[in-house]
Amino acid sequence: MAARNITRSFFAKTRSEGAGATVRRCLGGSSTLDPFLLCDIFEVTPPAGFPDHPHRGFETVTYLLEGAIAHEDFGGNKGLIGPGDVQWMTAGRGIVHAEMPASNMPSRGIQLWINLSREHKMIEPAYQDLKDYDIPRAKPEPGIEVKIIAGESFGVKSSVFTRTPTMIMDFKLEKGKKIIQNIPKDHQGFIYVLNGIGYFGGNQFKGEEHSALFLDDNGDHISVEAKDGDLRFVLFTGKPLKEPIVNYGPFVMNSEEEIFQTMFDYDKNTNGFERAKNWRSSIANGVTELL
Ligand code: FJE
Ligand code: FE
Repeated sequence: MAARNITRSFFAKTRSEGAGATVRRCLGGSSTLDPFLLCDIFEVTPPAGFPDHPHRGFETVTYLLEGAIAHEDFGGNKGLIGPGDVQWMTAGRGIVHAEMPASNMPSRGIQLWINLSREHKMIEPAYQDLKDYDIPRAKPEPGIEVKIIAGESFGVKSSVFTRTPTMIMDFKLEKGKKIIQNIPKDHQGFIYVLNGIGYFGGNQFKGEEHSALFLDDNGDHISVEAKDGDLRFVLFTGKPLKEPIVNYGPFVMNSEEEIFQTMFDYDKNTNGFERAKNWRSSIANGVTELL
């Protein structure tokens, strides 16, 4: 079967988001890749952060690279995302939460928004919390390591439940190493280069640090070679939902009417936003816990 090629690359410049945070946005706004809605490589240092805000209609996947992020939602769920950990949050019908750095050093990570299909948009919110040591690795040969957040690589499978079929994996290749990764034929995909330079796809497309590389839609695998030095990149693939997308900030639905309904629900604390009434997070509102 055919090898996927890279059709285009996008150098993700830094910009401001949230309250004083910096992101390199490789997907977002009108530039999405079904089923992915947004992909930010974020960096945040106190007092910056992502204070109390809502979500409906999709999932957020937060993969921390360094530092720590505190999380708190309107249901009293509270926790810490540490280096290498993943928080897979299904917002479904509604979550209101805060995501704030919990380290004085810059906290860095990736946040991906995965769309939910019409039948899943209004499900109960849910979390899948994965600690770094719980996430399986494949080491097919010395100098190659794959951390499998979702999907399967070299016979090693993630246990994450993906409502929207998705693969996410973090590859580390030492200089001179080459891999071939299988990709379902019906998935779309992109790669984000975290460190180094690599040669991606059947067309040996040169991809550098901070670049997003978009895969073509034909083929069942991608090849990557680290000719020039050590390389680290993250591969994202997903099965397109092929549904209409109407988004309004943190709400992503199928029609304008559903967006109006969502704004009403958020305003009136109904249909999943009941617990938003009078709720304020402690982590983003200066409530310091007494030890
Ligand atoms: C959001 C603006 C935002 N990228 N990366 C508008 F910044 C956000 C938001 C995030 C975010 C959070 C983390 Cl921890 C990491 C991010 C955007 O929270 F949801 C809207 N609507
Ligand atoms: Fe959020």
